[in-house]
Amino acid sequence: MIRLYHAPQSRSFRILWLLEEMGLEYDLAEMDFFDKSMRSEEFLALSPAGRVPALENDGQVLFESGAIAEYLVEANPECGFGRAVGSEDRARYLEWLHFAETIGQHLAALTQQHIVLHEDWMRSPVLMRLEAKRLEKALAVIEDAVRGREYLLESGFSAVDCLVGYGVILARRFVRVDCLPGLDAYRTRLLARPACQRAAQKDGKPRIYLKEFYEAPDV
Ligand SMILES: N[C@@H](CCC(=O)N[C@@H](CS)C(=O)NCC(=O)O)C(=O)O
Repeated sequence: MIRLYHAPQSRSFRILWLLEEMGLEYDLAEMDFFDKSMRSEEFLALSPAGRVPALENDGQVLFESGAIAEYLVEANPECGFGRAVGSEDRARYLEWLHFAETIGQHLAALTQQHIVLHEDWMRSPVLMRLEAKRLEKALAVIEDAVRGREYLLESGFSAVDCLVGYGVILARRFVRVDCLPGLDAYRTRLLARPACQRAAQKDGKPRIYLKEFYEAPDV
């Protein structure tokens, strides 16, 4: 039985969503950023950096979203959410699989600056603006890719739409969507997927992103 270690409003949402897309049976272990459970010996034995997602399956333990996604799609090829070695979209698939973390690093920096560092004196308005701009530039690459097509790959929906898509959904809290209308249409398509909606139901109580939009201060 698969067990996903997940914390609400975090990158583990991508795996939660993928599991829903794949229709696999799983058990959800809900972690909490605020109660030190992610620093417990038991959790560190599964995820040594104390991060989510982590996944257990029949004694096999994995951390790191990209690796978990690959492991799941390889183990369940009938779902059609991976792209095999030698297949036409393989190179693009690999690019997006890893590009998800390019988006992720800007989102993490913006989350630190706007939310985790809760006093103004701790924050850097320059960094906030710079990271929002760099995120916008990375998002433009995605907008370009989905121009004239529904999902990232020509061959249709795949695991990378969950990995990159979560970043696209979250990015709206830091970057105004009016500058990237094609990206917003992609975001709307992803949110309309029943599996994404089921995952959102299971995500848990929002504790991190409580504002619709986090504006970078003027510098
Ligand atoms: N690249 C990793 C990033 C994992 C990660 O940093 N997760 C964050 C949540 S978005 C976390 O668990 N942070 C807890 C901490 O840093 O203590 C992945 O995608 O799995």
